[in-house]
Amino acid sequence: MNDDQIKTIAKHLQNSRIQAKDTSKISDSNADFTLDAAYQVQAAGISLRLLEGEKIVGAKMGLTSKAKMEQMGLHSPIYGILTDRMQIHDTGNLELAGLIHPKAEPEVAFVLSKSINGIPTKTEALQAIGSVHAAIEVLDSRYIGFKYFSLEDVVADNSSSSHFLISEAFAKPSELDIDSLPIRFKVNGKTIEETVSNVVLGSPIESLIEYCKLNSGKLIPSGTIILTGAATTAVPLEPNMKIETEIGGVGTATLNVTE
Ligand code: OOG
Ligand code: MG
Repeated sequence: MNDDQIKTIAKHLQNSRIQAKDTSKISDSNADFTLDAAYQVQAAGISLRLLEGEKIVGAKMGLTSKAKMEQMGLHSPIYGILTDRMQIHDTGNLELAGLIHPKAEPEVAFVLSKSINGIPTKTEALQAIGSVHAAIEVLDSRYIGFKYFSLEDVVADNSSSSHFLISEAFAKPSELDIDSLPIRFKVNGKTIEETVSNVVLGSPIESLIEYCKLNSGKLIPSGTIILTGAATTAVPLEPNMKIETEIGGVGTATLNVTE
């Protein structure tokens, strides 16, 4: 796949996002769509967002828990890039107008207080984490039906990212056991899922290391937000929902959904 084809697909997916109009999968019309080409489409899509004045603030890992892999029928971790325009502040609102078929999911997030260069050991990764937050990711696949896509399709679509929120409350890694954080996902005040952070690749820290590997050990600056991937399946959003991720020892992230 040449550069022009990569850019054309990135532009097509951007239009579909901006116009909230779902589209057929890229792999339907490109038999030779490789994972490498898909990450190039993702990067070209992020370049288009930077041209619109957005800034990169972090990265999101996806498909890091068995629950999510089974929900989507895909079995390898992937990443996407987060920009400032995707971020909603804690207790803020998400407007459904302008989105296709959004879903929310609970995640553990880190903010790095040191840059990472190369592939860190678990101890080195832990030392780079400045704070641990509860997070909510809002996904909005641009593909028809939000399902049956391939790994290449989802990666090209920036791993379905739409919006995200991290809790204002945080804990320092030294105050926690990041591998066994209790996670509670609530809708309208009612717990719908309860789990423990080790469902995310054995530890959310392993998800950070996996991101470094997928990103070929390229520099990740201090201040970067890392969403480590959903610990449970995602729920479809409806107007007036209140979504919360509560993490023991950390705090709660709250999102209000509006029309
Ligand atoms: C792919 C993105 C997965 C996660 O946390 O597992 C993801 C999708 O489900 O559309 O963000
Ligand atoms: Mg996610």
